[in-house]
Amino acid sequence: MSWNRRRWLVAAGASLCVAARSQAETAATMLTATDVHVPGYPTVEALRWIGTTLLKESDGRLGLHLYHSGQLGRESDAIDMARFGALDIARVHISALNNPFPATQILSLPYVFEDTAHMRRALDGAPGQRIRDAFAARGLIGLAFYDSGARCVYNTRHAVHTPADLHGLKLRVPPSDIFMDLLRTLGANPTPLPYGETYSALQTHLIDGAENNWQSFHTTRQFEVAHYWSQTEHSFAPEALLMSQRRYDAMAPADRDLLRDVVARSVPYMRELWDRSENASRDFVLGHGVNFNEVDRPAFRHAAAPVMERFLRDPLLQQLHKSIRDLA
Ligand code: GTR
Repeated sequence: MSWNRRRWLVAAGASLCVAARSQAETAATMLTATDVHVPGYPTVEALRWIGTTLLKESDGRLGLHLYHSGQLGRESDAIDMARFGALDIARVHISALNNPFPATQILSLPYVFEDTAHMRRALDGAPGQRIRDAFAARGLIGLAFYDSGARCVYNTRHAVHTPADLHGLKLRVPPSDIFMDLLRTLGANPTPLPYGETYSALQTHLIDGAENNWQSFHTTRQFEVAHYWSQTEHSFAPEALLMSQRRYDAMAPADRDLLRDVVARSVPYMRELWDRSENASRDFVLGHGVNFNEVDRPAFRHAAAPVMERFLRDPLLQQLHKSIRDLA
């Protein structure tokens, strides 16, 4: 799609949001939110929970209108819309924030986290707070982080056991320099594509595979085309829930407090959904003919080390890395 057409669509999406908001405002003040995932996906369900809880606890004054399934386009567009106040809340993957917000890069880097428990401790603690504070520099409020599981490689051609097996595989990555660098360093041929275009790119053999978590692999139905899943766990990059600073500043202080409180309570709610759906998605795709294999993880860690070295030259990332590793 041309740049102009994309800009036009973003502008059209923005005015739709504003129109939806002003209609609904006669009843309750509706915050608008966006997510690329489909209903049933834990991030979407967490946003819905925020909406119903807000309505209940504000006695019908404050609610949330959710545009799910990428109705408002790409995550990078959602970030811009939130910055300029055309959208109130954007649920996006941290990789979409890596370029404009360098502090977030630490969360995408390979093998920074040992496991989900370590990631949750870091996001709930000082490193998470420091990264959230960085959003203020560009008109955003970091409301919360959500889980996104362990990203692994899957493809249409063969099982991947060592980095050498990635040679010659064209893999889709989210549009982020870190993911490009990481997959290239591991030996694959990375291709940045928007999330919503991955399934058709697999089908038309534009790419051989991609990397993501179990739930995305399942809910996008990419498992129908890519039959080899290899448990690389190369990144635990989480999700971020961001709010437009403009919109936040325009809210009454009591509404701000309520929103903050409800969002904070949505985190454990989302984590519970996450753990359950991770198992369900894995079982589902394995029951539908996907071949699973463990990988030589030390070999992957070793192959990814140069990426860490490159990014850890930055003093900010070095400090954040230390504070995250201290919580391992
Ligand atoms: C998913 C994430 C999405 C999207 C996607 C991607 O895990 O939840 O927000 O960013 O990955 O790879 O683009």
